[in-house]
Amino acid sequence: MSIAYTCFTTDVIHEGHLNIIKKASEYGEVVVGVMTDETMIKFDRFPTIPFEKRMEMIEKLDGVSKVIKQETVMYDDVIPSLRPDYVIHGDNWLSGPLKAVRDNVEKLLSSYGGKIVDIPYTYNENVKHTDTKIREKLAMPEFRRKRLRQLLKMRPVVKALEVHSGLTGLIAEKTVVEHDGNLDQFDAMWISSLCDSTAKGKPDIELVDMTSRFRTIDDVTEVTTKPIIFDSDTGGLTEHFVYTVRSLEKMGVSAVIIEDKVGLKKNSLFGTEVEQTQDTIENFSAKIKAGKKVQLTDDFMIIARIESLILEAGMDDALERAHAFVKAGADGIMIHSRRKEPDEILTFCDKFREDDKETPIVVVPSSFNTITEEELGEHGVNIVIYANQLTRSAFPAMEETAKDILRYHRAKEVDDRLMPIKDIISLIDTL
Ligand code: SPV
Ligand code: MG
Repeated sequence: MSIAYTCFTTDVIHEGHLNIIKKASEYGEVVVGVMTDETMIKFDRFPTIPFEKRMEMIEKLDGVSKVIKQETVMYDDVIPSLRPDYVIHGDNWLSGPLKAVRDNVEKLLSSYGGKIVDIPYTYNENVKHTDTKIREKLAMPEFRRKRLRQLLKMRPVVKALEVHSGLTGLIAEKTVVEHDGNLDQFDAMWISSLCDSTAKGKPDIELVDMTSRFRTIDDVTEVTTKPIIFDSDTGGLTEHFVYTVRSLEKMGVSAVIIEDKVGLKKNSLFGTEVEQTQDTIENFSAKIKAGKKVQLTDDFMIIARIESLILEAGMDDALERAHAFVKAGADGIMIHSRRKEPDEILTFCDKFREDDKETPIVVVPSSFNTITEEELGEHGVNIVIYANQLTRSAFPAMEETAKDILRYHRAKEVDDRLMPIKDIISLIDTL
């Protein structure tokens, strides 16, 4: 009997899946692949139930004769070993990033005469409702908050993108690309103090108050599901920081990063060009301890950011601080640098890892931007934050548009580089 293969990445079975199984059974014995959690994150979204439970759920379905594990987004492992006669998939893979997956399947099947069967994707109110329910569950504070810790176990390097509004949140949430035969997307979001302030036309000096920063978090959480790392600058007074921790935790933020500076904070990328004072190890450790003491869940992370390299206080100082802050309870260390070369960051990571193999390391490669995530991962980095690139790409584009409208006294000349009106009005999902 022929084999008809289909791969499921769902947590909830709806009529669309049942329809695929029904159609597949017309072509042969139905084998369903279940994508592993790690792969599902790259392909679509974080699963709301683990792989084993998804396997069990699909095994129980009528018409399914066998369930197997699919460990990769592309079908390079599964097709040569199973040699299905047919691969059945919804026709939503005929365009967009999923088209690369279809191309991969087509190539693999063609080597022995297997065939693809594209079936009309089931779009209806029920299916839409199920999808919305899954996403809403992922967005709930108690589910979102723990996801950064979960991702740290599953991803070689967690990638976070800067967001400062609902719209930038949607970009971090939804952007998926196909590259080098693989699909990828961002794992998390970084609410940068620099970009949050810049979006409000204010300097990055802890001027935008927490109430306003929390409104930005609200805007982002309303429309996204991915975990959030919040940039809380110095954390302010310890007496205030404890309240910030509680509020962030309640909002479902996964981690806060605080930097070991005191007084009027200026952006790190100014380095020693402006006056900036580093906190003492004792004071900053006390702030970390106070934050850890008040947090209510084990999910939330307080990450200590070390400014020794920024302020040219030396590698030994950076390492001494890192170990002291971990001892004080920090759940991660962020090390920052404004050099063009990544050397000092790599030296720090290598030396830190000699004594501490576990504590997550976070880096922000804004100036040392030639190094790849993979190379950073080889030196023990766990989280890479792209801290300001969305803001820096949007600003020149908007400025050029404003200038051209002034130049030509009309908007025709700028129109070719604009997003079509139709796309902007359909960009936002409606309930
Ligand atoms: C931010 O994005 O606000 C940061 C990173 O703190 S940096 O601007 O490089 O200091
Ligand atoms: Mg900042």
